[in-house]
Amino acid sequence: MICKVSKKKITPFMSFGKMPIANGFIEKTDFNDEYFYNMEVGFSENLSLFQLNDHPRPEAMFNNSYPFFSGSSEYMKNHFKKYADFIKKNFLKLDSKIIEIGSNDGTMLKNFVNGQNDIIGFEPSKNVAQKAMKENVPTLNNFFNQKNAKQLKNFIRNTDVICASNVICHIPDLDDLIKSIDLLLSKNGTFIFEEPYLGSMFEKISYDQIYDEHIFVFSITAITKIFKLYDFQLIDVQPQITHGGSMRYVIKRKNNGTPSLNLMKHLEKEKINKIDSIESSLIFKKDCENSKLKIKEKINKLKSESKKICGYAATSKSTTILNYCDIGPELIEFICDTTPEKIEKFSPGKHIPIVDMSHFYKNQPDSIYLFAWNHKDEILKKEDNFKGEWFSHVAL
Ligand code: DWN
Ligand code: SAH
Repeated sequence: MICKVSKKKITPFMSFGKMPIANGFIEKTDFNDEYFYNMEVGFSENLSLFQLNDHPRPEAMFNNSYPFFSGSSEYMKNHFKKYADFIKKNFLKLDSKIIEIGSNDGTMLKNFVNGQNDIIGFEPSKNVAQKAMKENVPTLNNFFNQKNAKQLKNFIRNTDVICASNVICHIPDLDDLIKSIDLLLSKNGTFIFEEPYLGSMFEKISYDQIYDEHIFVFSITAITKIFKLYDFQLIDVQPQITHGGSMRYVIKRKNNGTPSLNLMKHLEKEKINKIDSIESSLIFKKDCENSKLKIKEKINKLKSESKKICGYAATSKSTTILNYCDIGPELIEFICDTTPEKIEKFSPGKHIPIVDMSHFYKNQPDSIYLFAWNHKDEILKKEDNFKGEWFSHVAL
């Protein structure tokens, strides 16, 4: 395999086997045509970059019917409000232009709409982009890349803030991404983004963060090294508890601002914990294998006791768990979810029925596999009446 940034050869250290498209919730009539790829991961030692080998084309994942909506979590809506306040307070002037990459249904950008700022979101998935536009969030229904960035004449070298969440790791061509940022960002502009954090994934053994959309799982060391190649610098980071452990990165042009002491401390911590070296990835591989054995044992035990098990939240992450651990409808009867676009379809690869919440309330199981473990507080509070057992492959 070839490192997607350095183009150097690397050896994949682990395969999760054949995987379908993580958000490819499927109709029965399409079972025979389902697309699979081999999900392998590698670690580029010179850039400390954790990455997928093969993956589906972006257009196969982000299209007319992408079934994830940022607004599906109340907690995340509130998080984006606070994130927007942080940007307004620190980086935005009254007349600044602001761009969001991967603006989805507009949940983040809504927080800027009533101000005087010129805003635009890039969102290639048509259905979610349309939802944003309906709610008056200016949106370009297209991929963020140099070709499309060049169309935004007024924003070229004139954008004070480019922000993003949970999308930079979805973009395979980081060279084109950073050149697009360079094209649009003003002289003193800031590129700020949040992504699932490699250190959290290693610590929690949350290998379900690895799926087709997540081409990279970034560390602070990797981000520092990659942006340095393009005359940008990472100047600060802020750990976030969202999506099971994320990192917020603040990037400026070279010679604009000074890296914070806080950043230095975090970089040092990654060195001490060996997150910058392949050693941690090899330990993680063993951890994943043990986690798989444990969760299979847990589910088999429940089944031998004739317990009824269901899944809660048909997350993208659950596709990795179900396919890697070979868990199908014979073990998990159904998965309940709030997203109309997923309901009455089947989970990718293993074909577990996805049902609405009323089905869950009428058919209460004994045990629930919480696939949205990252939204545990929000969900457990909401489902306080459920008296059975909640479990997951990560500690709840
Ligand atoms: O990076 C990504 C993150 C931001 O969102 C994308 N690649 C795709 C997606 O990942 P995910 O599907 O793992 O996201 P969530 O937010 O962990 O899960 C969303 C799913 O959970 C939706 O189908 C809605 C469902 N859900 C639910 O049924 N009840 C969520 C909540 C909070 C609930 O109460
Ligand atoms: N930022 C939102 C959505 C994350 S899901 C949040 O944090 O909740 C990833 C989103 O990025 C999807 O809506 C997908 O369509 C979009 N996306 C994927 N590749 C992209 C690209 N190259 N440019 C812009 N958006 C992209």
